[in-house]
Amino acid sequence: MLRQLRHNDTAIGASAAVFCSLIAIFACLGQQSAQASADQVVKISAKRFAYSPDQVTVKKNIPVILQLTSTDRSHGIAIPALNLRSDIPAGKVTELRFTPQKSGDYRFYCDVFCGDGHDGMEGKIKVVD
Ligand SMILES: [Cu+2]
Repeated sequence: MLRQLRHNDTAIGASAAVFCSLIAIFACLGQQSAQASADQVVKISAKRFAYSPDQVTVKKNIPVILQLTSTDRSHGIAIPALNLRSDIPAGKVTELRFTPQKSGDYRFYCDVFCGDGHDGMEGKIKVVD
């Protein structure tokens, strides 16, 4: 009985050690992949009748967070080729998330009428490999 107990203790000790090592390895791997796939945060500010910047470059297959602000009034952003749009109200940060799957140039434009220059309010997202 006693011998059996000791044997079990050893087995439990050994599996605990293996378990801890596995946790350490996974924690390490997790950190590495988090660093490799860090989000691409892109800030774009809107005002009548332009975005700043109006050209941004991001990498393919890495999540993008657009942080959109307006310094005057409500604007919008539409990126038809990515099937995305959002309002950009003044006075707050609006986040738009996507992961570009294909390299190329993606036009975006304001889709909330904001005055006489509204039609020319546009920009470009360049997705590179
Ligand atoms: Cu507009």
